[in-house]
Amino acid sequence: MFKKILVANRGEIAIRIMRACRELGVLSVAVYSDADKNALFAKYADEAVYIGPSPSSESYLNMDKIVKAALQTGAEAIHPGYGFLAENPAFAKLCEENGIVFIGPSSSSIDAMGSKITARQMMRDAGVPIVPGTEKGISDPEEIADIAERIGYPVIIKPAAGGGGIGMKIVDRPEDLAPAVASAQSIAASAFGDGTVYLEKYLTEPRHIEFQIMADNRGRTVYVSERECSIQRRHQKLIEEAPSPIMTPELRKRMGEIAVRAAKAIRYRSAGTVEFMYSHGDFYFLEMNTRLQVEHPITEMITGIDLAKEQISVAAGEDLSFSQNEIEIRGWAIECRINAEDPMNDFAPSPGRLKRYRSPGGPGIRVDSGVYTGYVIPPYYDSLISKLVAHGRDRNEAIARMERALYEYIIVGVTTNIPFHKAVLRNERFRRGDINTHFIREENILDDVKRIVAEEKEKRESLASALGADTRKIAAVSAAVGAYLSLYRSDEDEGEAKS
Ligand code: MV4
Repeated sequence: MFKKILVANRGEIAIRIMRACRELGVLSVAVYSDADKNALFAKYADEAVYIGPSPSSESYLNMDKIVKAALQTGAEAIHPGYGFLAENPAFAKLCEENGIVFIGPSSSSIDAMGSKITARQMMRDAGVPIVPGTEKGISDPEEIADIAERIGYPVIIKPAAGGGGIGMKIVDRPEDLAPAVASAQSIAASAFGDGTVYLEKYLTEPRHIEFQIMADNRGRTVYVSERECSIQRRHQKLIEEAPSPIMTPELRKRMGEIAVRAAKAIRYRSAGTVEFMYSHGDFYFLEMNTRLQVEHPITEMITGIDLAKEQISVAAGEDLSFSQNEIEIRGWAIECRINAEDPMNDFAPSPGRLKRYRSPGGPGIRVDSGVYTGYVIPPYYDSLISKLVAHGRDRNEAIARMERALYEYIIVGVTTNIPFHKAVLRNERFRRGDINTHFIREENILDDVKRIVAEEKEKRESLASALGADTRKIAAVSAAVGAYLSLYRSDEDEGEAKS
């Protein structure tokens, strides 16, 4: 096992990885920017190295500074977390060249999944189902029209590089094809420096189901159940759950074994995720994420496997600590991403100081976070406040616990998306497990969010008037009647009862 690991990330995921280090008896090194001088993760680490100004391009994305910090502190390995340098093959290579273990797959595995066209080709050759379409870049207008005709409209044009839905174009009719291709090419060229695009059959209502996989250095590769991630907005996942409501043991085995085949085809090592689109009993490879994902905790909750520790021990050359048939699924887990953003204002970021903060607890609740009362959420990075995870014996119990936890959550000082989560959790279709990637729009969830925000404002104001707008009195009563405290999250409330 390593003696010391550098964590090349920030916020909750840096803490998640350092927690794994602590349990393994491994020392941790944090790297931090100007904006993160007071961040929890920099205090949690055994050592912290300052790496530069707040913009991530000058700190968390600066490969040389991070490698230098590792060499300086004697860290033998670097964990990249998610985002930043996690899926950058050049960074994995730079670590390799400096004799530092990159905790993740090889740079060639990362590279293989970087181009969507290459990934499709490799998956097709490995016998992994892919959506009907082209396995090479397209540019000849007549050829494109022929292919679209053959696979049938609607079709979708996607950039070979990049991801996150940028530059994708859905085409319903032949006459819209040529302009859509031209537009997708130009967007891809400016966004990713590569204008290559390809064509797929467009699936109208897919579910997003992804399989967690783990592989060690000896090629032992297992699937660790699946996650359903269909509740997302503009390609930003907001709620994930495990297992998937549509899963059966037979389908899990079939999809899981295909996920393992996908991983083996690129000689994968470490933790990874194979994403599928699922539609009416059929499923297709979408992409592979060569990192530990944001939503990994729900898999940990239902399997009892510590994916972060497993990832570190595999990187240290150890074998996987479990085999495929030892994995058992216990209960159900749901994750809500609690973000400092305003769901009433197009989910605009709402950075600022957490004047009051109290996270929920009790049976079946896990909160992964890097914040504390008084902490200032910086404007430079993502707006994640915490990952709220609820586990129960079944889906209904997990939902009930999540609703109870959302009710307990106290966050004053920034606007959060908690009302959004409340709206989804009480939705009938969600409760039936009848979801797809268009759920938020189809169910007009934002209208329900408006109602919830208005209701809470009314309750808050009636409480304030009953107590004579005396903030000290309100604080005292609120503390006694813990429930009401959760209603107290208006911006005007200074919170602290000055005594
Ligand atoms: C699709 C699709 C339907 N048909 N491809 C969105 C992100 C990008 N990586 C792939 N995406 C999609 N590709 C075909 N052939 C629908 C989506 C899609 C989606 C996929 C997964 C999760 C959420 C999504 C939301 C909108 C669209």
